[in-house]
Amino acid sequence: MTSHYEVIVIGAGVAGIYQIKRLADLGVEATVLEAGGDLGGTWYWNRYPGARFDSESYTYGYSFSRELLDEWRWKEKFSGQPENLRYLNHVADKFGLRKYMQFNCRVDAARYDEARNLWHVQVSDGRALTCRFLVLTLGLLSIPTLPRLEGMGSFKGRSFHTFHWPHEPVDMAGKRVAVVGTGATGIQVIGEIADKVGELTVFQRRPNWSAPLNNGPISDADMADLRRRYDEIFATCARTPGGFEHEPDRRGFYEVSREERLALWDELYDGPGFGIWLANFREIFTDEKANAEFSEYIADRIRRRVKDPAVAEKLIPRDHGFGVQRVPMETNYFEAYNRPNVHLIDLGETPLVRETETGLRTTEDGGERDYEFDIIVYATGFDAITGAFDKIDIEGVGGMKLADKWRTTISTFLGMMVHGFPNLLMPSGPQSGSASTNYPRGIETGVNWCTDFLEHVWAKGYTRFEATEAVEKRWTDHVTGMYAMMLMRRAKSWFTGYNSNVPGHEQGTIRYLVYNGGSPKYVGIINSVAAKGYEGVTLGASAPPGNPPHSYGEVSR
Ligand code: NA7
Repeated sequence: MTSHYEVIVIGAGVAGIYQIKRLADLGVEATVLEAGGDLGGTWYWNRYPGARFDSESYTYGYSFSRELLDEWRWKEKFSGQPENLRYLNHVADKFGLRKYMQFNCRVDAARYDEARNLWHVQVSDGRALTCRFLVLTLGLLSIPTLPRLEGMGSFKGRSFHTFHWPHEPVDMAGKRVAVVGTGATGIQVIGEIADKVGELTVFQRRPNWSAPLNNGPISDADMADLRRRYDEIFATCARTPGGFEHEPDRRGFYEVSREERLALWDELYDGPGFGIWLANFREIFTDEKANAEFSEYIADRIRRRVKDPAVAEKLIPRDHGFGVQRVPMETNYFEAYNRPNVHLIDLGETPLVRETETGLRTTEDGGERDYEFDIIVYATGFDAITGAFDKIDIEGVGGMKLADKWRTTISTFLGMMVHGFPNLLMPSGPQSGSASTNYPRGIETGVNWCTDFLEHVWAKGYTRFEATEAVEKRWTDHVTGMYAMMLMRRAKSWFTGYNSNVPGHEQGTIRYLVYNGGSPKYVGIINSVAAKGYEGVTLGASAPPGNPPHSYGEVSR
């Protein structure tokens, strides 16, 4: 069995699939190591009811193949998990990518060997592999986190994090079900299962601003039209900050009348997807007064949809304005609370105390209260963006650990390279253009840039690259500076690196994880770095004799 590769890619999700496609096309000796039992990443793992795109399906799919665009038929405007996984499998099969992938291969450690200019990759099945170049496509939300709660594991019924939702159907009819967490995931689950379970109890610590997804089927005629317009659609995605079709309203918030603002908001509320967030006035993101006025508009919408005024008030966020955290898109979410079998527990008033053998315990009136369940669903989020990097023991030059380097401040060059970690690429890494945008659009950009870069390295005969400390600092300062303009910098959300369940990630320290400059600016910067011969990246041919040669151009598979 091969133990040395020119390139090892870690992760067979949306990014890893496209990365191996590009490498396979170049005839590079490469493999993808995937911890899961099959490909698909996010769409392989998250099988909870209601899991679906918040991106328009036809803007989420890959854009690299006209044939693929012409043959794949999206059935819904916002496609659900089973279909999304089928799509990714179709892509892998169509382009013959599966043969490059190794499943059930969790990478425990990756160590850069300076003397041999190689990466040593340790796989959980005991194998030790080597490669010249290591590409990390680990996913932004691939390390789920459970509450740090006393008694976790003591519940005798069924319980799972949404990320680990069982592959076989879960019978919830007539069951007493708890959902803990009301982020994008909890909001999708709750809207979907409220009318399918016996009793549903929602444990909400902080409400989230949420607005209708307005999903619907795509007819044959719609699909034919989308196919005709694909070039135009992707061109629009490329010029919008978020990589979506939704373009910000460029009129000044204060230049139009209140009536005009309301007219736009009514239209957006009834429109599809993230329009309400991203096709809004730009001041929503930066100006407290504008944000407060719009937040009050959404609060009224919630009041109109939730019959019990006391429940409605509990569902309205008080600690942050609309859109400063990732906006969950919902279907029947607020109406769920009008059902007699759905109960809302406000953990702000009565915090969780522990998991018990029969359910969950909260405080109540100076004492405690037990809730009994058949199933507990934890929709409690992820050790976002850096979690999957921290999970692998990644060691660079001089024994430096990536997890240590990033412990207090994240620093990268373009979100794709790290000083001290030569020959390592992250097409959708922290501080890259992917995290805060329509993910596949950002991924294609990142994978293309990294692959073009590797082609450059191979063409020039280099075997080693490393971003300089100076450019890394400049990029990180730029990323940090972008936060300063945004109201989101004060939010407790995974965009600012907050997670109460991960020691050190509790509120208090902003972690500058995402690039807020928007896709066009990001693409402009990375393209200009490439145009200047990868300025800021030290390139060298440092492999001592005897090393395995790189196999660019020699297809040995
Ligand atoms: P999120 O958005 O991080 O939401 C997690 C939710 O779980 C949120 O409501 C949290 O409340 C809640 N939570 C987390 N820990 C606890 C504990 N210990 N007790 C009670 N409640 C808790 O994760 P999602 O999976 O919903 O969404 C992640 C992304 O996936 C999403 O943005 C999309 O891009 C796809 P909190 O707000 O912290 O008070």
